Amino acid sequence: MPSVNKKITSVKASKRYLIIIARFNEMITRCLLAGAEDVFREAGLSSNVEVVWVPGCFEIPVVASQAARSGKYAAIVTLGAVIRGETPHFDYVAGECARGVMDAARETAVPVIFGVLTTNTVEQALNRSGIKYGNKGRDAAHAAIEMAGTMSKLRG
Ligand code: INI
Repeated sequence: MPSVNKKITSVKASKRYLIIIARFNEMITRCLLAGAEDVFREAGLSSNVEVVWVPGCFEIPVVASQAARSGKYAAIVTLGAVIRGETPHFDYVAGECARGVMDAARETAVPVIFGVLTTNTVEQALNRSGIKYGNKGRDAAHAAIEMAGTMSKLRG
């Protein structure tokens, strides 16, 4: 399977990362992005990172799937905030986002990291984006770097 081998070689050589970030609840998602970018910078990987914005978390899976299939990325970080509020919309958006992210990873064997907050309130989301209980964006970037290394080792 020469085409598969070619893709894997190019990923190993470049170790590029993609961050897919939802604009919905932007005040929060920007904090997640800052956390993720800090981790990549600390790891000396800033120039290896691309960022793409999508309207909301519902749009994350289609972009994750396309990006993972491209063979360009060692890992993909998804960032977003789905806040329950008063509507059942939450369940559809959060559920489809999580499922789509996992599908993209399983179908391609490219790690797609779920850095999406799913909370009942804005306060809970803020607390997990750098205010009180760490920053989910930081955690997601750490997971991406670790998983890129793990998958690289497994591929030999
Ligand atoms: N998108 C989010 O990222 N977070 C939310 O909390 C949210 N809520 O609650 O509605 C949300 N909705 C938009 C959705 O992701 C899509 O962008 C929209 O439905 C268009 O497909």
